[in-house]
Amino acid sequence: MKRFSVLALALATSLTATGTLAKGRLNVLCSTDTEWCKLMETTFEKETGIKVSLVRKSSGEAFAQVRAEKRNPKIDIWWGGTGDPHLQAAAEGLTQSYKADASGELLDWASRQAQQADYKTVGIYAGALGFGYNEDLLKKKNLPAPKCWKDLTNPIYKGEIQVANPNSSGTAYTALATVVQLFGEKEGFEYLTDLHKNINQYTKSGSAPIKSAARGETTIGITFMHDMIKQVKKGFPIKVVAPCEGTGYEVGSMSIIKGARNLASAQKWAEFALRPDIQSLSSEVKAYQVPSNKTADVPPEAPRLSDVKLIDYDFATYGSSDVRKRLLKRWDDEIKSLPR
Ligand code: S7P
Repeated sequence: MKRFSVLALALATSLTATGTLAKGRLNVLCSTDTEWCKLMETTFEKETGIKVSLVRKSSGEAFAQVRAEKRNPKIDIWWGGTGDPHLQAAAEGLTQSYKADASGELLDWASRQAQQADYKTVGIYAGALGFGYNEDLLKKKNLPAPKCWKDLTNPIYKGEIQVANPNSSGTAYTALATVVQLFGEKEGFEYLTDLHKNINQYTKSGSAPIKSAARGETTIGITFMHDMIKQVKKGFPIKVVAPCEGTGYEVGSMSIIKGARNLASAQKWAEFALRPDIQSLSSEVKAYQVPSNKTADVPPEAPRLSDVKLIDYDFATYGSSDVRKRLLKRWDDEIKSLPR
């Protein structure tokens, strides 16, 4: 009887979501919104018969896990999340080179990401940063509509703005690096000091601020524009702003972990995730990033990068280990601990 239950348990743990016997395993660390992680997991399992164990973490937290497990990796592939920590992981030798069959089908920004990291990461989508506000709340509070990054430091917005913590969140690190590139490091940190006075909460996840704005818990949220559009499509009164000074953007990325125990399955996922038909599924879960494969369908809702005043975001510098570590430490030392 005991032997039977052990066998039953062993069988149950190697069954895929569709109830078929698994043809392999794969441990995925996922840094997009949960719905998209789930869609990728079930579609991949269904197509390949490989059993996926997936954990969702924000980009900064995911990077911390990959680094902590350097000598004993539990993850095979890290899919999604902003490109800077993926580049840092590549530079620190935490990920391994893999040139997928679809490499030649990718848009320039995605190929550049791969080439500069010797294929230890690759771009899977892109999206521009901005801020959004709850139009009803803004009106109710009789506040003017902010149009520029600098507007957000106006004391009339005290306690009205939410953004994530750049240590845990790739979105918030993109915001930090954007401000430094737009205004220079000295003025950028002065800007962050002023902005801090208006912040009601630093969240863990990057998209949380605009979800809070949608629910009326904060008036303004700093996030990627595609995360704002998702709330608009859900029917919330969110107004999307492309800041007047210009803004930064992300190259959402994917990396195979060095020492991956299920390497063949990880490479299968990498091929799968770069395919146009798979990238085209994103709009089913209201993920409106621009896909990296040239022939994938761009969701009509996706903010077009060409319509936004983008800065020439320096991914090599701001994704480098030294600069990312230094800026995060400076933010912890000089901004986070300030009174509000
Ligand atoms: O929701 C999609 C998205 O904005 O989430 C990723 C993000 O890095 C994960 O959230 P964190 O900011 O909490 O790290 C982005 O890559 C992606 O576009």
